[in-house]
Amino acid sequence: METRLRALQEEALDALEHTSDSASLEAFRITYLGRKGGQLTALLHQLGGVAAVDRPRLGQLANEIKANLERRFEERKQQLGAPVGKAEQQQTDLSLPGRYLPFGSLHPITQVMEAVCSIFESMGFAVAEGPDVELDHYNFEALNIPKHHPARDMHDTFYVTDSLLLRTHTSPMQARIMEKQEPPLRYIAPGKVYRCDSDMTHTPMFHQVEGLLVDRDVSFADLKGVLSSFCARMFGADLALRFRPSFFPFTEPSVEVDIACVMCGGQGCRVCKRTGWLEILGAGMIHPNVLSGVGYDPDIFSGFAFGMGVERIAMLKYGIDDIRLYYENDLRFLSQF
Ligand code: 2U9
Repeated sequence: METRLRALQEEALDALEHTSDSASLEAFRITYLGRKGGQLTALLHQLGGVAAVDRPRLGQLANEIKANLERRFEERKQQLGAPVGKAEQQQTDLSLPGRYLPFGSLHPITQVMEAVCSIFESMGFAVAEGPDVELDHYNFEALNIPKHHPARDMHDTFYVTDSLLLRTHTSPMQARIMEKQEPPLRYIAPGKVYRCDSDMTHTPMFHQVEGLLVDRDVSFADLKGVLSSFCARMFGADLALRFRPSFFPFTEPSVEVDIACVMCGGQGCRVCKRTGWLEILGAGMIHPNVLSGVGYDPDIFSGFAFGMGVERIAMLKYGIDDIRLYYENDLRFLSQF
């Protein structure tokens, strides 16, 4: 046994000298040191069969040879600079965590805008989009807001030239549609609008969804029905609503629609300024001047129109008190929606 052990050591050391790369090193390891079928391992197993008196000495010799071969193997590995083992051969660290690919999502304003549009689409409204840079004529004149009308002050307009501006509402789109088409009409106009205003509840650019329906015999009851249905689907069926008289140059009569405060349920809190109500949209019967301005006979046709600020709806829906958060591009805020 001693002779066989020493011969194996000689043979193995010789074989190690002849290794030249990681593949031959690995072949050496499997042949001599491999736990299953390695030659040294096989000899070690045979130690059980030798005379008890020789076993301690031969066992010690076998362990020394094994330790020696393992050390020489490691030295040779360093010498060749070759990584050994399957994973090492591929130079892949299998313990590394996978690469994280974050999913994008729609901006909360886009999500709310799509929700608003889909409610009106389900009621038969078609979607129309128009230019952000608009003629003064469609933004104001066609909507019963002539030059020097006090309502122009409320719009804080960004002018491009005397007759060209950034639209202050999406109503011009509806005026353009009315000019081109005959009733019956049922359209919503979503999009960006611009006003020179900036604080916790106003940004110079925000989004509106406006809508209009024109036909024969359209009444204020139709307006109430459509907008009540919208509020129920947007904020919940049990929510209290109120239609409060208001004024817009392009509608007569005009209303503002309030919902019971989503924060306090109508009890009165900081958000609803202790009134228990939150204003969410404006509406009214289209002014006869607007109808005749686009060539409709107000004695034959009537219609209602409405408008809402999408940021405001989103603020109420999600309980957000500063509109500017939507536009700071902070992913910690945006990824919550
Ligand atoms: C045409 C005729 C009438 C659209 C309307 C409102 C009332 C309204 C505001 C809500 C909050 C704008 O974003 S906001 O500041 N809008 O209150 N808008 S009626 O009326 C029209 C539109 C087009 C041809």
